[in-house]
Amino acid sequence: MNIPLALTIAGSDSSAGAGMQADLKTFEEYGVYGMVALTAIVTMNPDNSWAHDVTGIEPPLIEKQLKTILAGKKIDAMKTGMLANADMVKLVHKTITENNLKNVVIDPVMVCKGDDRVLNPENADAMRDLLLPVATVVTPNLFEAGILSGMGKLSNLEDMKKAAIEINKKGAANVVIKGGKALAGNEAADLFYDGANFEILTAPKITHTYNHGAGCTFAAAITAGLAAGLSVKNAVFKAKDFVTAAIKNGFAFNEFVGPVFHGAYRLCKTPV
Ligand code: PXL
Repeated sequence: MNIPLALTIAGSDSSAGAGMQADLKTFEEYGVYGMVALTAIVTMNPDNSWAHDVTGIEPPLIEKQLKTILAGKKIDAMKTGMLANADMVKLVHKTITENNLKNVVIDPVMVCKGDDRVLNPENADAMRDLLLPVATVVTPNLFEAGILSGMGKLSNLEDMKKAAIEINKKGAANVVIKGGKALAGNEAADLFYDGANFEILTAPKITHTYNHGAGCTFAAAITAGLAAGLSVKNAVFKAKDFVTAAIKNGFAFNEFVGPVFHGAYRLCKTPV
């Protein structure tokens, strides 16, 4: 049995819907052996409306994790998640280029929910300059795509198309802009651009708000699909079904947050 290997360089979401927890659970669902280099630990404060607190891991310790992981069988795909400062972005760039890593999915995490920036603006500049040029696929949400493209607030599909072209020009071979339910209308729409053609991925909007981790799960599913040998386009389309099922089966964890359920695509009879 040839078991594909995938690496995530990401933070820990202690509530386990997003971050490396989402990545590893998703990799497992795809039959992919998941590995993680941890970049940060995110905790949430139930006494302060679930405010997020990010504690970074020192880059030398991230480097030691990467050295361990890259000392084995060659990984088939990788993704990045939360990179808590520009030094981490530089380390990731160096690791990708020095090891000639392929199937690189960059999830340019700048926010956790909505438009609340949790990470430093200098991160965004470093991600744009260092990680877009090495990305097989970049998966910004609307807010992140607005920043990476330099266009600011994006409100509709036309804006998303323009942003995708800009982000592609900055070096990302393929761009997936996660519009999700943030766009007006009845559909959760995402945009795929491969440098030549656009595809719009839609699913009926799910009305509940238990979608914490959807963005990470979508990017992780693309990564797992690539690790398993799918083309970029097929990996993106399968990932959309996978994440739609996960959102549909999201649940209330407490009064503040409802994560997606990463096992839904396999376990729920009519997941999509
Ligand atoms: O959803 C973005 C995200 C990514 N990574 C980690 C997180 C979050 C949001 O909570 O905690 C570790």
